[in-house]
Amino acid sequence: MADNSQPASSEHALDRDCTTLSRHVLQQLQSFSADAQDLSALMNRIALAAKLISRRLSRAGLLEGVLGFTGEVNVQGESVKKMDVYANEVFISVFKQSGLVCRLASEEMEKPYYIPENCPIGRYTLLYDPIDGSSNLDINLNLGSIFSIRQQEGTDEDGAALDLLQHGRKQIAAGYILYGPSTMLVYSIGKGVHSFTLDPSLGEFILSNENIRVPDHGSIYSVNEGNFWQWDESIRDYIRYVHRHEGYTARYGGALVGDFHRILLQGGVFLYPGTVKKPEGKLRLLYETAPLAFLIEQAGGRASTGIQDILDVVPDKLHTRTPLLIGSKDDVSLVESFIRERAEEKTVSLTK
Ligand code: P6P
Repeated sequence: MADNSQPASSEHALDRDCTTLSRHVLQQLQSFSADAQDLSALMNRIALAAKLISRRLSRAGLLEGVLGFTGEVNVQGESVKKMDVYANEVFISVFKQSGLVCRLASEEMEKPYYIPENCPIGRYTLLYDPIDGSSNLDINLNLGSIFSIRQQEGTDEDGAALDLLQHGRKQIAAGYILYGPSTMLVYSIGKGVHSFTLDPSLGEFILSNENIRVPDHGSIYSVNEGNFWQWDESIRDYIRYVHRHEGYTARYGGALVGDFHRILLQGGVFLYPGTVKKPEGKLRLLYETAPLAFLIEQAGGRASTGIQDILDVVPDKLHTRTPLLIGSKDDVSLVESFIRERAEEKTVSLTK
């Protein structure tokens, strides 16, 4: 009988090359049910959006109409870049004729976008930041896309999408794409955090790291210290602490996905606290802080506003912002201890 057993290494290599995102989702769910197939197909569409955006970014400096601003201002009051518009439309396009997603809520759109042909049957809603960190675009540094998947509740006949204004534990999946030296897709459907790397020669995202765990503590603190003058005294106390103790190092890239990815893999804490100009914080809950909070908790870490877990925050509007502390559980708790200490001092002084 011919020996058809291949050496373990090559068999393993082939099996790994075949562990695509859609296959991995089905493996995670251990099911081939219609719902499992839908979620697998949905993740595959997100992967297609990632490939389209990655391809355009890789040639940004060579193509007309990729870099620069549109001259518009979005609902956030931010100047819109051409790449923001392109990426936003890519996510919409990949879900047309999918039967999967009825609504898309984006940082770039004041109200959710409905895909009517999907709405009777499509029970999922995609919430996303199509291009995060677009200030890095013109200097060829890393960028990201962030996504969150929720199950639609009710018929939303009036288009108010009020069912989206619920806490982050309603998310059924979340993840991001990191457009860096390689393009990576990191996701969770509530069964751990897993990363895939785009193999351009295959045009497929291939499994690169399963069940990622964030260390309980890390040396990195990631924050824009240029905002020191705008912070609450408690955050300044934390910054003074890490400035005066050995074992800390500062890393800040100015693009949330890359800064978060570093913390996820190496530990430490990323902070975007409230400021004088933005007391509620800069980052948006439904498509930035909540999906990342979902991931970090799945990886054994924590995400907090400083007062409560991000995943427990109930938004009052689609583009609600929150302060964000996220990363290793010991490091998030350390920052919270400075916030608690100042709050207790304030209470004591008020009762005197
Ligand atoms: P700052 C990018 O504009 C972004 O939304 C996030 O990607 C990033 O973490 C943050 O803003 C950076 O803000 O105020 O430090 O430039």
